[in-house]
Amino acid sequence: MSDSKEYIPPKVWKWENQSGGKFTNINRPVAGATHEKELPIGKHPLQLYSLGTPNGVKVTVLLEELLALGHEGAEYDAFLINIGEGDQFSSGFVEINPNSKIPALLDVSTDPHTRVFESGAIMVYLAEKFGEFLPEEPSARAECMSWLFWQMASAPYLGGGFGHFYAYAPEKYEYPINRYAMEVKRQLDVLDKNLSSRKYLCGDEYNISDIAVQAWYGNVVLGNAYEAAEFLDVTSYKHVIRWAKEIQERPAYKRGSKVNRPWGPKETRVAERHDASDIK
Ligand SMILES: N[C@@H](CCC(=O)N[C@@H](CS)C(=O)NCC(=O)O)C(=O)O
Repeated sequence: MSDSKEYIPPKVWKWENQSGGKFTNINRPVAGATHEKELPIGKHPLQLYSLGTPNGVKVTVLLEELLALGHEGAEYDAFLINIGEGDQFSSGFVEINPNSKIPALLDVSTDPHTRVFESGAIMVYLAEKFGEFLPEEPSARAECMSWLFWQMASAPYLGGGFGHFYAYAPEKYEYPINRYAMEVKRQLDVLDKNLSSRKYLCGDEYNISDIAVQAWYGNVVLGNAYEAAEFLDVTSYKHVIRWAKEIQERPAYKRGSKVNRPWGPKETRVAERHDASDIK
């Protein structure tokens, strides 16, 4: 390790001397609302409060897949939660997600309304509600749940670990970048070995685990995350690339991955979705 400055932790950590890395201004060591504000409610059965990050896109891609199959009950309003502005700390948002992170879903077609937070839980809720993209047979279901939970448990090493230190930290530190690059490459190899003998993560059928893993690892091998494709030598994961390219071509994937994205070229921005025609 080449860093010369050694940090000597104080006896008790205090909320001060924040490092200035990206997202420093929204990080807090306490939970709960910072301000009173109700969430808007649209006209559809499902109300999504989100942002087009990998965790948000998992849900909008699944919703578009359900709509593509003709499930009218999957019609949704997708409201923008600008996490850079602290929207996730409004009283209305905290009511449906006490963890203050996107995505959060409110199903207003149930009485009482059903709130769901954590992208994996939202995917399972929707898959069960509509009987799609989650096998019913116990062994096949277990395999699907295994890959879904794998994604939920693994991605914090990719995003919070590798992505943070490689792309967002105020300086490049060798120790954490090495540690997380090692782990992310191991994870990519896990996927590559699995996909060397399977069309999709669980076999022949596309399911919610593919949608979840694509949002994170698919985007890494397609060169859409952290500008790290060369650093991670993603071309060596050829089975993951084959799988990711195929999913990328699905019409529902193309639609869902545009939702709640207030950035990028103006003609492709879909900050909010309240109608199918909002997605060009
Ligand atoms: N495990 C959660 C993670 C959600 C998450 O980390 N969301 C980020 C954006 S991708 C967020 O809302 N960050 C805002 C904050 O940390 O204040 C999930 O999968 O839903």
